[in-house]
Amino acid sequence: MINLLYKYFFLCLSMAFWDKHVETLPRDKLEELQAKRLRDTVARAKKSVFYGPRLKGVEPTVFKKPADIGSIPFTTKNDLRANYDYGLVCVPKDEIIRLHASSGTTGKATVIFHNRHDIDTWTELLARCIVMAGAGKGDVFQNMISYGLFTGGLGFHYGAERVGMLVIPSGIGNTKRQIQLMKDFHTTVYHATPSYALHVSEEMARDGFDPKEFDLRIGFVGAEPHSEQTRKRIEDIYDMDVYNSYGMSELNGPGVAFECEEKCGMHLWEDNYILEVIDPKTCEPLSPGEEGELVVTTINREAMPILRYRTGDLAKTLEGRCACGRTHVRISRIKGRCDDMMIIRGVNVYPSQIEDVLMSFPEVATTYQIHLLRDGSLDALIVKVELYPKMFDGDLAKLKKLEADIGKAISDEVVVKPRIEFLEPGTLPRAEGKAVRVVDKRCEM
Ligand code: DLL
Repeated sequence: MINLLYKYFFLCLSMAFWDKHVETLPRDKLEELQAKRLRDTVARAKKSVFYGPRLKGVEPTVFKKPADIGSIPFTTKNDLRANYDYGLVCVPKDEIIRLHASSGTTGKATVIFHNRHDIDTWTELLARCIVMAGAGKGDVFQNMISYGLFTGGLGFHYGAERVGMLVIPSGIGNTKRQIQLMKDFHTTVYHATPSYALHVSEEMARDGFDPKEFDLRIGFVGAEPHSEQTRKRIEDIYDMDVYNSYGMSELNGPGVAFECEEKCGMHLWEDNYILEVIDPKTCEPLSPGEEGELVVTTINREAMPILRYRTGDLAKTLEGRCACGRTHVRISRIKGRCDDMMIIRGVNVYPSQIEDVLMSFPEVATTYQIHLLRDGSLDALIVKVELYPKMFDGDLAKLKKLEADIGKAISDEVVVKPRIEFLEPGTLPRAEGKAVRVVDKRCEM
């Protein structure tokens, strides 16, 4: 009976809205709001050291509709680095209440500042995302992602508290303790990178737990590229629904775009962002539905607005209205970053294409790595794959067949023939933050 009530309670939560009025705003009203916020943002941005000279002579009143944004120059990561530390800030310093930084490992960090308004609107965006995926008050939420300069921890934390979930701020790592917390406090919803979600399931299995025994019903995964097959894998392992979450620190962090219960693309919150998709080579705008680089403008941020930011992420917009009733544009799964693209023997290959193939083989465990080497004058693609222990039972013919099947499926997908190496589970290094999927040693050889 209690179980039935529990299910009924969550059924009532599903298809819920956090801010129905804004989430379902008719397109013309949404665009009106975007244009007004764009004008306000341009006026505000002019106060910063960086945008002041750039926007000299640009009158905010010229922006009658969101599409007029094309006359503003792009902003790049290099602009953010060159204007480290406060170069893009346009409020008095004593109004700033938070600093975050991007998780990139090369070059100077890019720092982002927020005032109270910014933290509050970001929190509201996360609240929308959480409720949109069917979670809310009554849920126990375990936030298994880095807190600190990285935006994933605090971003979700504030949103989850706003909707009234019981939040366990467990952060990343200490996997045994994560499992214990999950068990003792009956966690129903968690947040993790997809690679950490898989890692936790391996640790559960090692400790003799079946991931399905837990009370988990929803997982939010994001912060790194992952394929549809990986989502299915996590859903099957835990027997829960998994939703994709996209964002980047320059645009706040998580809460930029998120899947609804239809799991059919991620809604990008257009009352807070203006989205463009461009050809990364020519910088020309692409038509709806064409895949290209996402360019995003923040239109509801006060301390540090960013105009036409080149995210470096590749995706496309999805056509048509979503069955959930939300009017905000949907974007596809992120294919990768423009700079993730590997050119192997002249062929363009994204790691996500290889991951999609690997995860469709049930024998393949949760971790893989792509190595690129030089073989004479040619590139060599080596895919190191962990298999489940049951595959190492001495049946070599079975392994040979699997090797051939995976090799063929990968070369059908990406045209390049890979060499496959099988490994026992736990052999490849595990990253606590974002997983390292590609090791390119071609320049060292
Ligand atoms: O990863 C923010 C975040 C935290 C998003 C938690 C979702 C969940 P950064 O560290 O600045 O911020 O990294 C941003 O990560 O430009 C993408 O290349 C990649 N990325 C983020 N989410 C996804 C996703 C956070 N769902 C960079 N799918 C972005 C694919 C993603 N890539």
